[in-house]
Amino acid sequence: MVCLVTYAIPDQALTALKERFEVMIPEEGSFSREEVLRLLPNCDAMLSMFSFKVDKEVMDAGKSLRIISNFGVGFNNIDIAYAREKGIVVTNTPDPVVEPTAELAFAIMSDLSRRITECDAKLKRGTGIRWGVMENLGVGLWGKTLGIVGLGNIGKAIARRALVAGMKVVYHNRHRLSEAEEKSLNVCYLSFDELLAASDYLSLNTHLNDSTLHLMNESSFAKMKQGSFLINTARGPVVDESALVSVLRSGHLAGAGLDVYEFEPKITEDLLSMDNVVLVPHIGTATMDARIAMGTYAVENILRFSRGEQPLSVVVGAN
Ligand code: 8YV
Repeated sequence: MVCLVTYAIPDQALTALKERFEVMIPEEGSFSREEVLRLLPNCDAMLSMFSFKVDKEVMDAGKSLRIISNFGVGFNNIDIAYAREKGIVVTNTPDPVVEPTAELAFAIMSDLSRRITECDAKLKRGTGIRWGVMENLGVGLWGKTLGIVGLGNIGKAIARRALVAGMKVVYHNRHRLSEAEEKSLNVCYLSFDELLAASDYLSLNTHLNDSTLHLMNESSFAKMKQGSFLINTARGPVVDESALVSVLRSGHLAGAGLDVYEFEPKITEDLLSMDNVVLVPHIGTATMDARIAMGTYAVENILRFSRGEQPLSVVVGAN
């Protein structure tokens, strides 16, 4: 059997795969779309990255493709309906991304609040900083309210950190958690509009789909609390970036921390020059430990499927 790995992930994650499959993987970086289209006809399995679009053309090129194992929890890069139609199994890696993504979301929130990146940049360029007791004032997290949109595993891991930091945690989900779970997590459910109005910090932790595309738009931003902050470690298109720029400009929002972008990897120009915006290049899971764990998990999904067993995490099951 042959498996195409579209991106050069750590070798440690591929040992078990290589015992059972012939593995095609680029020496470094990623295969281009043309290379994938050329190599795929001989492949039974593909291990794909969120940045690689797996559309009809790709799936049609994979004449014997039986499984797409996506490296990451998000799968908006894959045409799920078409995979289902073709009977191609799709899996993802929800577990290993939880703690690293929560760490980054919390780090961005702290950074924004205490203006760490802003001060660092001013000190390094030697202009703009003023020293003094009443200068560089930030906002403390302790006693503030964190609103989480999408209280899945990542949202819950952020909530745990926020509670330890003395914050109150509220959330909105399409499906409310049980009362017992809310109690054990120490979180309160609010409607989306109530959440917007109550949160000093709003963390986006939802999947990108038709119902979450531009969830944060002019109207939802207007409902956010004056002087609040937005943190997005989910998917860029959940936010209408031009609406975000407007509410940052007007001062309605105090700041934003972004790991993901509407037009990734392109970043809306206006955001680049704002001191109250912290930007990182989609590094939510960018630690070597997480990369190895994600790769191992994605490989395990393929191996289980190839043995006729249930993969660890299935997005589209076998027909
Ligand atoms: C990326 C992510 O997949 O899990 C996700 O959905 O966005 C990330 O973990 C990862 O950076 C690999 O590209």
